[in-house]
Amino acid sequence: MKIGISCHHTYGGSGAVATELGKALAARGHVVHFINRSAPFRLGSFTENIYYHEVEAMHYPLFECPFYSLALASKIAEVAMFEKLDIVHAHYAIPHAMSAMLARQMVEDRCRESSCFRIATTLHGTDITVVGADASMQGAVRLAINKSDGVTTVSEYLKRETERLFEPRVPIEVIANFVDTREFQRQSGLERLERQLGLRGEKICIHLSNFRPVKRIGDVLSTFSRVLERVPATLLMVGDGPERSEAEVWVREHGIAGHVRFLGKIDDIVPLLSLADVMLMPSNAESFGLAALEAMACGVPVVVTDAGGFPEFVEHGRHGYLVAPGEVEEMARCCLELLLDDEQHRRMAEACIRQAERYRTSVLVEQYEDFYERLLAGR
Ligand code: GMT
Repeated sequence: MKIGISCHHTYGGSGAVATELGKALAARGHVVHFINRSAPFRLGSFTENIYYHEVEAMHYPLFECPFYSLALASKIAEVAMFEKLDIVHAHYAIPHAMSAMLARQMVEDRCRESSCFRIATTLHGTDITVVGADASMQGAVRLAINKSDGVTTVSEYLKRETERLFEPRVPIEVIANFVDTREFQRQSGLERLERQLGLRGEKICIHLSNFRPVKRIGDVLSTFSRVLERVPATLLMVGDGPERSEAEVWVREHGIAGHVRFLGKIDDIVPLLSLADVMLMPSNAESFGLAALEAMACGVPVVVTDAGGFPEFVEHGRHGYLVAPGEVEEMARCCLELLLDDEQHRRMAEACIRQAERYRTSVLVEQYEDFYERLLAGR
């Protein structure tokens, strides 16, 4: 198949999923065209069967801001016509599915072909629960969903939320997040990295996110400071975003700055995950929670919230713990239970690796291929 993919290129789960999907499809012989504002952060160097088309929105003094969605639509139409795309896979209803919709009209207008590309849309979470829930965007999100030929969500939770908020006319399928378990494996021999981070054999907690309010960064820090009262530990904070500065101030004011490393955005997270004993993700709700799955693949048990998509792949007491959002005392208790009992930790780490195998790339990519084939059969 010839597949166009449009996604957010920035540091985040939806871009990671879209890019890993494109790479896996290309490895299976499909031709993949990324159509984006910038190269997605996990794309890497040239790979056979993968092409990248940059979208540049025109700047003109009369416009207060460039019309990116329109430029994206024109670029999708251009690539679709010249490369004869079968599918355009939009990750996020807006702007990507919306632009794909417009692009199809542009192609139909030029070619008068009925065998135009099919639009597959994957909803990732914030497009529904945050952006889509905003009145100014609701109509656009609903239209983008209803005009797609097929729609997937990354969890049953997100499917329920989409149906509750938008009452879509099209059926919604669930295709979960996935992880490349050949790449996401616990590494050893990381003494140099440990030295660089100033680690001395203490327990390691890790958090990875875009530091947005939904991630409850304050709860990560409060939980960790309680853990620190009982065991020597260091917290690795990976990623960046609006709550980072406040978090840095908080650790200084609470006298624990020496135990927390703010590492910023890092692309290759496997070495860092390989140092960790527990991952903390106390989000209000994650539609899936890809970072937790990637941690599990590296043998890191997780302490996450009993909300959103987490309960669909994290079993309480087997892969870590599920705790109600905001319950920092309980989160700290769960972390300590893990960190103070080596035998339990070993059992959970092994169970995490086995669970991540069930979400390995090849399994989920086959589901996407099957989904595309059904869309094409309906053409
Ligand atoms: O919140 C993030 O981490 C970024 C966000 C995005 O849109 O890139 O991630 C969303 O999509 C991921 C991939 O499907 C999911 O694993 C995340 O749970 C989801 N984030 C939220 O629902 C908050």
